[in-house]
Amino acid sequence: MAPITLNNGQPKEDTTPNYDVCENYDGKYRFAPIEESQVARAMIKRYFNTMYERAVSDVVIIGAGSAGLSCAWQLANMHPELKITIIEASVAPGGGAWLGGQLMSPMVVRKPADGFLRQLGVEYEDEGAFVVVKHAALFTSTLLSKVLAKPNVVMMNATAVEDLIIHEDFRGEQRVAGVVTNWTLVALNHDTQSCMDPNTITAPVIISATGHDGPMGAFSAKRLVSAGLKKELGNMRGLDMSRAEPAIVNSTREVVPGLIFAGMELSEHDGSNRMGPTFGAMIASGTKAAHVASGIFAS
Ligand code: AHZ
Repeated sequence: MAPITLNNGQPKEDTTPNYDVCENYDGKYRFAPIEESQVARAMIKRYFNTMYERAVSDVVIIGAGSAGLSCAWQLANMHPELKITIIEASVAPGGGAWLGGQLMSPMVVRKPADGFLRQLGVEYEDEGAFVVVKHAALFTSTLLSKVLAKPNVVMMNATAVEDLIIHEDFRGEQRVAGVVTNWTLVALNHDTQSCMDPNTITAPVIISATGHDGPMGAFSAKRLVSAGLKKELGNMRGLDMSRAEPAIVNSTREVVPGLIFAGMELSEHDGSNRMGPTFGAMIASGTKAAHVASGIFAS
């Protein structure tokens, strides 16, 4: 292998420990013996134990995009005692944050949200009012790995929230008390089968960060309207970076008891502008949602 060289042409000392999984590749490579059933049971046991345990959670975060993941990281740091369950409809978590925008990979983050990158240890170039991460996937993969490493966080991907649990208290006040889930492939096939009943997760705090409208997006905002808890959607307005970013962060809140909105879902709920490919507001909205949730537990 060619030696690694630094920008100044000097050879770099390679301090990487040698974790080579193979002593030789001469055709005698062997794995530890295993039965197929062991593999099946290793997965089934953990997956269904998680479902069983998280049927009652403290916080459910709907959507693992930049807002939902930023929220999960902040909340898990603030509250290691809370059972935080992330439900993500796609196979690949990360939402739109694998690319910076318009299918181009660098990610722009407006100040002061760059502090979050320092917290994560993600490097960037400083351009004055904003910073640029060389590839959005560096941000998303770092954040995702740190969130998933938290002992109190679990994520169920390829799982869609297809309804909200809404309870009425003795005063007649409606409160969001959980989510109704299904494997996404099942949720997408309700029209082709007669009845495929869903699962439920109850939690005192639901944080919805499902993004702006799309095949799955703005899920909870739309459900609030069809459930009669909101008259009509505000609908996302045109692009205006200067107005959109502070509007999203400042409007991050508990929209109905038990349900907090974060990220671009708020633009559909409130009728605020989109900001295009700049991610400071997603980070700041996610972290603010964590503080709002913390306040609910403190009250
Ligand atoms: O798959 C969705 C995505 O990963 C997931 N999701 C949506 N509906 C769901 C449901 N159940 C479970 N019913 C669901 N998961 O939610 C995630 C949303 O991520 P996103 O990246 O679309 O939204 P965000 O608000 O975190 O970030 C928005 C990024 C944008 S859009 C935009 C513009 O259009 O101007 N600008 C920015 C920065």
